[in-house]
Amino acid sequence: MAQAPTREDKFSFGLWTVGWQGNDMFGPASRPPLDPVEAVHRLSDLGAWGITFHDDDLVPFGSADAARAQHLKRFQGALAETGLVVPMVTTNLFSHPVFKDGGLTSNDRDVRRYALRKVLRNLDLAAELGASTFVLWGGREGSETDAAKDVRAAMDRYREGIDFLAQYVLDQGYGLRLALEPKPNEPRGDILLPTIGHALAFISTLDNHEIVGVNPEVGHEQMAGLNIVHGIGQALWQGKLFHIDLNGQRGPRFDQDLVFGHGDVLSSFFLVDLLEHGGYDGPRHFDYKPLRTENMDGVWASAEANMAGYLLFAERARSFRADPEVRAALDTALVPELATPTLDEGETAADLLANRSAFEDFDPDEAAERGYGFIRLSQLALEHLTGAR
Ligand SMILES: [Mn+2]
Repeated sequence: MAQAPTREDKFSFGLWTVGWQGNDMFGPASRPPLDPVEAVHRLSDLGAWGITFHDDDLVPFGSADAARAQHLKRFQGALAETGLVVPMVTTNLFSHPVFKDGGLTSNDRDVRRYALRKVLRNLDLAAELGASTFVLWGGREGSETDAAKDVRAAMDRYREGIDFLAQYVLDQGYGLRLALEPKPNEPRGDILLPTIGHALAFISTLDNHEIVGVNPEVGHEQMAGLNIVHGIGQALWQGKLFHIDLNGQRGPRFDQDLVFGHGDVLSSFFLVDLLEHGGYDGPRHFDYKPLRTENMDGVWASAEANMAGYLLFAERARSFRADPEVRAALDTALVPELATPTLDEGETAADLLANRSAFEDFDPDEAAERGYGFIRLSQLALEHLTGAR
């Protein structure tokens, strides 16, 4: 059975997730607005550890300074009462029509300058609330027609913007790191930095690349038909997994934002196995949408489902790792051998060329006769996942 979540599990939720009212392309809200103060209390009661938000989730766009201060005061009061933390903050550069051609890469220079000001103000707030990660999802950074966007100039402006914001963080001495969130499309026809790989390559061009990483979302990679476990594996390998958005998605189609585990179950299992055993100690952040069919009871049930599902996968992953039959199957599959460097220490090309066992005396036909036993290993994972073991 699933255990109850605790603060040590580091589960966090976006205010916009449980707060989503169900308004979509084809119909209006199916649920009432959720007071951020109630969200803090309910999530805390359910065992969550943190809450995250876009500036506009907490303070309606265009609020006067006095109203903004009041919204923040109420929210901070709820945090103090519950002990919930704010591990991540992000800026909405996509809802207001001013951002219809993007924020940091809008063709309109005045919009880009306005976007930078909006982010700077939110960086100050993130630091004040003690957040350690600042996410940037460029939902409107993109185009529908290739005639309308000079991608090379857009990348210049993207780099200029991110480097400027990162420099501000460094100059202010804020303990923040920036995390870029890739997505292939929706709401734009095509979004810049569409996948983890694109984002990692972009980050390597930044002056301030040390404090910029990624915030991959499970569903966003799956929308592009990609393997989220491979993407997360590479981000971890590059030391760039600063944050993660967990949810569910069924293949390349619109962004479903299902409860974590309610999309590709096997991939969810291997992702949790990787996060739990791969050295990631950051937030387990859920970025999903409670189905439009649900009332508020269903919203809280969905929040619980995300955490319970994650803990189930974690427990099943431990069971998988502890099974002697699995360990034997891993050995048969030579999985541990991949950790052995291909060359001996200090071995040169001349050494390798002189080593007859590597080539002249190596029989590729004999080596090709080996079966790796990957299906047996995969079936063992399935048996653990389904509770058959
Ligand atoms: Mn999504």
